[in-house]
Amino acid sequence: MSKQFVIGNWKLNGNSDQIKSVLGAVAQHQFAAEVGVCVPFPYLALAAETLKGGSVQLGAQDVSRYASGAYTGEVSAPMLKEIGCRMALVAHSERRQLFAETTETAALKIRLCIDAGLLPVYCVGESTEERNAGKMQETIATQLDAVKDLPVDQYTIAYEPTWAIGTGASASPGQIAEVHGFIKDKLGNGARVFYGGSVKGSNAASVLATPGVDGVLVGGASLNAQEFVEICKAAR
Ligand code: G2H
Repeated sequence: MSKQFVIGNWKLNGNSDQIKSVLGAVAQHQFAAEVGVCVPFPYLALAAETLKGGSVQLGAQDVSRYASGAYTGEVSAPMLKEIGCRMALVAHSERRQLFAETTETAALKIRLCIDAGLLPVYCVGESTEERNAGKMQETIATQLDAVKDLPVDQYTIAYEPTWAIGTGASASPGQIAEVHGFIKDKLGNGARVFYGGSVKGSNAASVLATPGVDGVLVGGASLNAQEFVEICKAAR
């Protein structure tokens, strides 16, 4: 069985001092699990320097659907790879909701990540309305179209129900186990599926012990070195 994976997602937060202090502190620890951090684009190079020589991996929070060309404002997968990234989040629900990300654009990004040697962390998950309407499985099955036909060892999935993101209220272990089981049924048991949505120091051990959980994606709690380290140490 592969190691669990804890990935911090700083979202639109942080500055140079925090990159140095928080990542510098996290990098001093040894973890049984794999650990990664996805920081805003302008700080990737500084984060790479801060994490140099350690085991904490660097990632981006998004990536262009294009490899190169006249696409002002975009950052490509080969560029991220060149500056030291090992992974990129794709189609986080905030990007689906606020920046017109779709399953179709996600599919393009996932393939470019794989071509560039980056691990795509593809985010899926249902809204409250979809869950209440009994459409959780249908929503996720449609989102999983973005990885159909891809070898399961070339990408990872992050299950992030939008109703659990940044709310302080994580999905329950039963809900997480049900959806992770559903995703693995669809993709095959070799699929690595992480959970995201209000993971913190106080619930990390229970989330990480839930059947089918291969790791966690941590937002708010990854900005605090002590709490992020606590979460990383709960993973195996
Ligand atoms: C979900 C998660 C990280 P938070 O978006 O991707 O954020 O832990 O703040 O709910």
